[in-house]
Amino acid sequence: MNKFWPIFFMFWPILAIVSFVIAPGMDWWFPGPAMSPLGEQIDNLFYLILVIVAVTFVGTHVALGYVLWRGVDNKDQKAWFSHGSHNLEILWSIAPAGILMFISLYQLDVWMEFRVKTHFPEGTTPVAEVTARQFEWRIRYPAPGKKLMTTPQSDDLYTVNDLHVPFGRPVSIRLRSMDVQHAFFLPELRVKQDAVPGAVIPVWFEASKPGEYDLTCAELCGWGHYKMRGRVFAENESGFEQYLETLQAEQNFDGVTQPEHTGAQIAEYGIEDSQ
Ligand SMILES: [Cu+2]
Repeated sequence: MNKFWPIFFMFWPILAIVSFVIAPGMDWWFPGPAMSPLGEQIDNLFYLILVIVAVTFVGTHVALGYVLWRGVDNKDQKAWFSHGSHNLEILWSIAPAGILMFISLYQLDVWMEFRVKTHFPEGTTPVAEVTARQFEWRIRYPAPGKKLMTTPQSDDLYTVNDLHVPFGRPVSIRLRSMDVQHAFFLPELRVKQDAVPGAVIPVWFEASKPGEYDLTCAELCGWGHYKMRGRVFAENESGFEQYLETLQAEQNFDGVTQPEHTGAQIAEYGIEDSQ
């Protein structure tokens, strides 16, 4: 029983090391590997911070466990009370400040590329305007072959919760909110950006592989927040163009279908069968 507390405190760093080692392979930290080049850099930053935290956590617990282990064997030794050490205070103030300063400078490039419009990758194309509202994502595309304008155009195309983008190149959306604050969240692509009423925020991303990705709201925006869920379809250029053309055809469809004529009608009225 004497060694209970030293063992107790040594147990946690061992558990922590095991978790840190197996967690990435088990996808405990992220919903699978990053599906965008910038997402991979964001993951690397996360793991860098995780290593710093792990080393600190394990180090302090090992030190604590060691002191307790030694303490139970030296029962006769009188406890030493410290009333503070100026040097130690300076050391453990400067060390974390230095680490934080290092992290803030080290991540600056990724942050600027992600958030600062002038640092977006060259050739980033605006593909759609995404307007969040309680509780859906309204999407406005330009007509096929046209550019996305800041104001709605008569030939714009509209969908809800269905964002199609080409993959393999950087694209951007104009993010808006119609009512309250929402957050545009693509977990697999590591993109998260608040949608703020009154503001139009450009968000860029690049899907590195074709596929279907989650689009969720990451801001508790009301009773129906849980169902504010859309999909992002990353497809090749021709697939994306084809999608816009299909959307356009659907949108321009006036509801009148060509009737099928019977042989008798053709004989009587001379109408040729359109089939
Ligand atoms: Cu929301």
